[in-house]
Amino acid sequence: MGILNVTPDSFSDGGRWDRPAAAVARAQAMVAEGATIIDVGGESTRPGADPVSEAEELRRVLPVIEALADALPHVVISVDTTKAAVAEAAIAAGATYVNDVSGLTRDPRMPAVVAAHPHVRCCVMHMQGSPETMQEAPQYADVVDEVCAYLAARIEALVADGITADRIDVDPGIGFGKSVEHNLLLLHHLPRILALGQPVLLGTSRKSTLSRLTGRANPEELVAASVATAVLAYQHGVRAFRVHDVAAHRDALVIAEAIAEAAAPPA
Ligand code: HH2
Repeated sequence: MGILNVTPDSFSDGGRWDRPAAAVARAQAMVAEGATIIDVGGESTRPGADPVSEAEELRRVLPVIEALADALPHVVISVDTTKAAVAEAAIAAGATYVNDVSGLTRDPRMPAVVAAHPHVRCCVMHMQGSPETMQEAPQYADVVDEVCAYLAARIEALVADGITADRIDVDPGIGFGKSVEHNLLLLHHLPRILALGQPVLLGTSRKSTLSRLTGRANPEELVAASVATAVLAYQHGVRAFRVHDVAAHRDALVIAEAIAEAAAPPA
């Protein structure tokens, strides 16, 4: 999943792709590098980011999604939003994936919007608090237990709301109300998240935990650190990665896959 931020303030690439033509060119480049999903986001979820109105988010993402649906008809278009109206308009414009960092909880209408479109998948992510305040003092008795319990409860609720389980991916929400230690525990214990039985989408790309651990302040210098997390997660069974640097991840994952398959017993 290649990240396409159409926001003026995302932490690593804010404001660079906010005209539809530039956004399409960026998406085309990511697809050429190996992306099969393009995740279009019009509201930054960076810690402390200001909320964006529905009208403004629609103004940012819709022209881009329309242009992408036209230019890249075989690519899955994902909309990174917590607003049901934005998801609904994005689906009408060609999006088939709803990536909601609030786990489809912030807007009470979101589950019904996804349920009403059986060709649409969604990602349910865990977050403690809200982007405005989530990094102030994240607290857990046991972060892995709590994230697993939350995701299990959300899967059950969404299935009850009419979204079949085969349309739901889960994501532990690296960096969303979590300290460096919480993020490391979640990455170490990914098998417990995979044991929920849903495909896992992971977003570690260029995140501040990697910056803290490597001592690199510039997000563009976090490619190797991001790739390391993806390869380790691949070995646990994760198959979807939300990334900025598609080519580097694709190459590393091709090798990880080749090695994993070489180890499989002959059919
Ligand atoms: N992280 C961000 C946004 N959306 N969605 C999922 N499913 N998982 C994630 O980890 C995730 C996400 C971070 O967003 P932001 O701070 O706006 O920066 P960027 O989009 O450049 O990663």
